[in-house]
Amino acid sequence: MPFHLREDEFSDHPARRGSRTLIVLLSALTMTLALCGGAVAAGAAGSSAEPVAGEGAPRKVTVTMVDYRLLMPSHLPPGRYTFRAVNRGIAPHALEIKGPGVVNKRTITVKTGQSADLTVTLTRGTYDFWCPVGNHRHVGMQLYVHVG
Ligand SMILES: [Cu+2]
Repeated sequence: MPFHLREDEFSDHPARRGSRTLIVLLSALTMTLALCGGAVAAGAAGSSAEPVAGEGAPRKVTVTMVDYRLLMPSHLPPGRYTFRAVNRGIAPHALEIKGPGVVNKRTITVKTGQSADLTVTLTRGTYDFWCPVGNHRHVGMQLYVHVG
């Protein structure tokens, strides 16, 4: 995917020659951003100027689980996170996450008043957060979290 985008940038570039300076500058900026994005998506390269996802202590974010909603931010910057899933409802709940680089990771089932942690590395993209207990996802315990 990143390589495909890079090829697009290179093949587009000659066509933009002869355009006004502003266009050329914007094109260069776009290419730079695309290359940075590719490095972050690749993850382990370690040569990018941007911090590599997964380094350092995870940021802690509380996910409050009620009957039947997940209460948490819907936008987050890329990085490593520990989500603390706290059950403030009556029913038992859990937190499951799926998205780029995260294949259905979930907490144990959490009883009222208790909590469980889930540590994952989020890269740019959209992540699906939901409660896998019973039909809770379909009655409202689902949230798309946009990372970027
Ligand atoms: Cu639930």
